[in-house]
Amino acid sequence: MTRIVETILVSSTGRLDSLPEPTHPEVAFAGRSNVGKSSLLNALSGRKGLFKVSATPGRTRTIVHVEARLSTDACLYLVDLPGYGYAKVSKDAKDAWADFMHEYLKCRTTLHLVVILVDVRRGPEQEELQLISFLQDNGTPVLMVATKLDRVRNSQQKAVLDRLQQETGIPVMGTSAKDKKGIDRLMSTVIKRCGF
Ligand SMILES: Nc1nc2c(ncn2[C@@H]2O[C@H](COP(=O)(O)OP(=O)(O)O)[C@@H](O)[C@H]2O)c(=O)[nH]1
Ligand SMILES: [Mg+2]
Repeated sequence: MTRIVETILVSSTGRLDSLPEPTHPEVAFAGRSNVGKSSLLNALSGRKGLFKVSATPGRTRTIVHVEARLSTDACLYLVDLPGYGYAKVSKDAKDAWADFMHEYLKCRTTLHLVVILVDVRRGPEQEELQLISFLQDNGTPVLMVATKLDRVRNSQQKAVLDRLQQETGIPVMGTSAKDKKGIDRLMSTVIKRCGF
């Protein structure tokens, strides 16, 4: 199986005019804070501390580009988008976040896939549904990943994932960074979507 053999943190920026050159196909990961995005990206990369995991949500407003070199020698960018959904953030700050994200999603010609993470027990809310419809209007391929699958009993998992797929109308995959479940499958999908 193709896997990631090397990762390099290339950039972390809050400004669209200082994103790295679009030299590789890229896959961006979006999700509300605490959904398990950093944990999932670490599991995909096979590196524990590359993306910072925290029990208390941070408030960084940056787009992080990690270059991942595959065992086939091809390279792609894994992109960590800023988390959203803090209850305490003002409407202005939320709008600024949305504008920043939308501009990135519109301008990035090498973007091959956006993965929207939702907590498997929580499902999509307003922000996720809006993002899905924005991406569909924009013609950007989108995939939903239900995180923390270990929190749902084995016997229930398929039904929960099927329901999420019906609710959103987009493909859904389940993962657990804790049990490393669904990680290889997601990695294969990411690689395929990048055209490798
Ligand atoms: N049970 C369980 N907890 C997880 C999983 N992934 C992340 N977490 C926990 O969820 C919290 C937030 O994780 P983090 O990766 O920092 O989320 P982020 O804010 O979306 O980047 C941390 O306490 C993690 O340990 C998972 O697959 N299963
Ligand atoms: Mg994080």
